[in-house]
Amino acid sequence: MQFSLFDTAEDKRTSYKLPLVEGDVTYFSNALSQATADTFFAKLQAELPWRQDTIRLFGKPVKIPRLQSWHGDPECTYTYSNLTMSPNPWTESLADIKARCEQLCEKSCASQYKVRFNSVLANWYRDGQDSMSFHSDDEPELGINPVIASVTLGEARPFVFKHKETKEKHTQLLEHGSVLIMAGATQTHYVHGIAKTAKPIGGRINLTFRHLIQRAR
Ligand SMILES: O=C(O)CCC(=O)C(=O)O
Repeated sequence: MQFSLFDTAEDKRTSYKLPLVEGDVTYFSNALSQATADTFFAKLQAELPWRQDTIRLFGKPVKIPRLQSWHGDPECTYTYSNLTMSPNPWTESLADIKARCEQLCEKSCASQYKVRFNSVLANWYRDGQDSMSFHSDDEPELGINPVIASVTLGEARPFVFKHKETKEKHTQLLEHGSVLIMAGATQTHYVHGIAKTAKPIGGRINLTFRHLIQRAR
């Protein structure tokens, strides 16, 4: 299927680098048109096998505060916080968004990064009480200086970067249809997260496309 990268008739995209001295992060608003983002939001919410996983924190089982679904090529088993996930297959929508993100990395800001994503973590934040605690995406299977494309569909949520040493913070609102590309040494120097809010807000789907490196057996 042919598609243009930015499918708005009138290109309303804006993109800029975040002012993170030791990171390399680019934000694209309107990477997907409103109509396309609406369609993907409805499809993914209905189609993905969402589940609430349990992790162990200080030895106790704790339900993670959001639903998630892991997808990718068959070999892409992923482990974080002692939780090992086997990949669900790519859906048509996920494969379509993945191709758009790969083009975005190649043709735009991150042209130095030739990326082929082989997996995606989908997160479903049901309301303001769902969140993601500060962490960096620095698991060994992501390799050094991974390129990660993060797509937002639905309710906009503030995304906070915090420098691991200086503790300096930077917040970027992630809007419906936007793509945030994290590259370079971002994961080495910063943690990121999504805080809870008491405001009555709607649901949000986030997709983080990754490339997992297969270790020699
Ligand atoms: O929902 C988000 O924007 C953050 C997702 C994230 O940090 C992750 O999947 O590692």
